[in-house]
Amino acid sequence: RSLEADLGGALGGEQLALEYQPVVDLMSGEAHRCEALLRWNHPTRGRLTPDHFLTAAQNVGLLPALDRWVLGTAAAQVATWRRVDPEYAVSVNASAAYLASGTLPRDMRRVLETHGLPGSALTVEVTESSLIANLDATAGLLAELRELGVRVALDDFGVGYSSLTYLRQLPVDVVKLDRSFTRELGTGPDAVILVDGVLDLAYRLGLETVAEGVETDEQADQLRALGCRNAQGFRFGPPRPPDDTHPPAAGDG
Ligand code: G
Ligand code: G
Ligand code: MN
Ligand code: NA
Repeated sequence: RSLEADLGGALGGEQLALEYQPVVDLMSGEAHRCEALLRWNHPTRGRLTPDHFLTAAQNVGLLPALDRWVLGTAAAQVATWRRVDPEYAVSVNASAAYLASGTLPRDMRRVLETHGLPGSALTVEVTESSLIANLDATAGLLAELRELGVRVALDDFGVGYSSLTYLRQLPVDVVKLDRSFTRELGTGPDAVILVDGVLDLAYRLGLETVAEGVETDEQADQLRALGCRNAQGFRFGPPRPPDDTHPPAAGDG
C-alpha cells in the first residue's frame, strides 16, 4: 500500500500526533511558547516525520486537512497549558496548500472561539516561498489572522527568494532564522556578519527573531550577543509529546 492510500485512514483515526518544541527567550532563559510538529504513527511503517509524508499528502489533496487537524489539536493543547502559564502560545505550520485553500482565517476564528482563546495564543508559521507564490491572496489572508491577534512567522527565513527586499512588504511579525545560519555561525567572520545583518534588519523593521537549530551553548551565546531574542533547538529541548500538566520548558542542558 502507498502512503497516499493510508492517509485517509490517518486523518480519520488515532494515528496522528503532535510533538512540541520549546522556543526560549535568550534574555530570561524562559520558554513561554513552542512549535507544534506533526507526526504520523503509521500502522506498519512506524513513526513518520512530515518530511516522509507531506509530499504524499500534497499529491492526494490532504495537506489542508492535515494542517487543519494540527491547528485544532494545538489549540486544545494550548488552552490546557494556559491554565498553568496564562501567556503561553503555540506555533503551527501552514502549508502553501492550506493557505491557498483560503479557509485558514475561518478555521482560526472557529478554534479560538471553541477553546476560548485570544488570537495571541497562536502563531502561524509560513514559508517565504508559499507566501510569495501568491502574494496578493496570502497577504489578505494573513492580514485577517493579524486582525484576530494571531501572529504570523516567516519560517526557514534566509534560504528562500530575494528575502531582504520582500521582508518589508510581507505581513509578518516574527522571522525564524533558518538553521543553516545557526550552523554556519562557528565557521568564521563572514557568517557572523551575515547573521548580524539579518538580525539588524529584522530589528529595524520591528520584527521579532527566533534562531532555529541551536544545538550548543556557544551558538546561544553568540546569537544573544548579536541581539537575537529567541532560540529553538536541541540545546533547549527536542520536539516532545505533550505533558498535559506542564508546557514544554527550556532544558538546562
Ligand atoms: O520535526 P521535523 O522533522 O518535524 O519537521 C520537518 C518539517 O515539516 C519542517 O520543515 C516543518 O516545518 C514541517 N512540519 C512540521 N509539522 C508540520 C505541520 O503540521 N504542517 C506542515 N505543513 N508542515 C509541518
Ligand atoms: O518548521 P521547521 O522547518 O523549522 O521544523 C523544525 C525541524 O527542525 C524539525 O524537523 C525538528 O525536529 C528539527 N530540529 C529542531 N531542533 C533542531 C536542532 O537543534 N538541530 C537540528 N539539526 N534540527 C532540529
Ligand atoms: Mn516551523
Ligand atoms: Na523552520
